[in-house]
Amino acid sequence: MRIHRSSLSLLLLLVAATIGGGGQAAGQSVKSADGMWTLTTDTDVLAVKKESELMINASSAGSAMAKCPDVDGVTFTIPAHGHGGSTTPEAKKVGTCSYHVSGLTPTMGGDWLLHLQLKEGSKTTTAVEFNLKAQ
Ligand SMILES: [Cu+2]
Repeated sequence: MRIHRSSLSLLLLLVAATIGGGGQAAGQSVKSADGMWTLTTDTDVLAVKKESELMINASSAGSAMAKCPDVDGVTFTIPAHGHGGSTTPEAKKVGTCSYHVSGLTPTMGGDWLLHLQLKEGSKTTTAVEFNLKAQ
């Protein structure tokens, strides 16, 4: 009986820890403008006035053999106010189908937009936009 009770409290502890830690880790999946790629971030919430970075993974909507595009440009703005953050955003491809985005510093709370221009070779092919919440 004693064993049963302690394993039950361990289980409750694990459940509480899972619920408590679940608030921050939500990512976001969006399609590129041309519908060719699904891109998923590891978070969609940023802290105000803190320089943050995030990772994006791409997968092809079509052929599994398709080569992931390179980054052609990145902007980070709050459309309701028409301004950017206080650091310069940078994005680069890492590995075959991942992107590292850094320099994301929202200056105020609200709905921010991360816009990535994508290219293949020297040709701009499509774009993708993520809605990020700064709080
Ligand atoms: Cu503003």
